[in-house]
Amino acid sequence: MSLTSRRVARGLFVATSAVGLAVSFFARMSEADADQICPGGQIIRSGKSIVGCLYSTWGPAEQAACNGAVHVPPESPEGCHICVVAPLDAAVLDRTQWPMFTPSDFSCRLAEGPGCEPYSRAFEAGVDDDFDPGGGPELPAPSDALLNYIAQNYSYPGSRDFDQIGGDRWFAHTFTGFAPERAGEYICGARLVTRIGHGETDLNVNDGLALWFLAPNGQAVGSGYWADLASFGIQNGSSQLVTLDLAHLPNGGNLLPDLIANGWLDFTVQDDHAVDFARLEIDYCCEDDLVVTDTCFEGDGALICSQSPSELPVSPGESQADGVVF
Ligand SMILES: [Ca+2]
Ligand SMILES: [Ca+2]
Ligand SMILES: [Ca+2]
Repeated sequence: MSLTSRRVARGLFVATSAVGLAVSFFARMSEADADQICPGGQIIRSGKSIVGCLYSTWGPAEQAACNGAVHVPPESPEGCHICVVAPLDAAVLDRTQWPMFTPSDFSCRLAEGPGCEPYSRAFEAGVDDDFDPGGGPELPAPSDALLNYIAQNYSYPGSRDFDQIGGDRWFAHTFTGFAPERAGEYICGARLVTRIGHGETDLNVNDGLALWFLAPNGQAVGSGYWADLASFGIQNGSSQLVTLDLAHLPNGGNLLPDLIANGWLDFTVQDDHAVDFARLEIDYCCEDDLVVTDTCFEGDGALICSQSPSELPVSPGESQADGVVF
């Protein structure tokens, strides 16, 4: 006999002994006395033997009826109480052994977690006010690494503010703080929504935007996305609402894995264009959740839909009335 089968055989012996104890403990009660065996509760059987009771409350009547059997309390005050003959209390605590009982589900005594519900959050930077200079400054929040990078690689250090129109200044912002807040959640989608425009004539033809990840040590990590602003249809002097699905970028790239791994996202525009606002929309899904529905959001009065990473986005490059979705 192998060690494993010996263990199984011993377990069966223990269980059989327990059933014997149960019969003797509850023997004085017949099936007709079911209400008296577990007053206000539910009988627990193992095979044909009555081995305990399941209660939603634990008052004097329930405690008296338990009468020497083992009380298995709930994990949280609102959970159910189980009274069962020893040593079957160990089986009540072991989910894999529940099938030996009727009923065979004791999850009513387990503390429920906060529960996971899919949801989306928007991380706003700047105000969506079409470059209105009123209302006070709209400040981006570039990381120290990003500021250092600009200072070391460009003639003018620092970032322009949102709505700041003019030449020769990078725009830089770092999104942070979007990690899932609860266990069981994960990031399953992300979109950057921004309005870019008012480029200075003759200087904007070489401008572009970038989504990337600059580590504190100054090194870009993982993948990134760079694109000419002209590819979004942004004309001199005009502005354009741009939506980028990070899981389905125009070049076929997917920044979600790096977004999740790093926990931040750097967004830059250089160097003669203004940025009205930038919003990072994050979708959170639950483990074991199959995402099959579209995720939609409003953009200047129209509804734009993209989909989960496992699905295709809207047609790449499709022009929308309110902007360009890539
Ligand atoms: Ca403004
Ligand atoms: Ca330029
Ligand atoms: Ca603005």
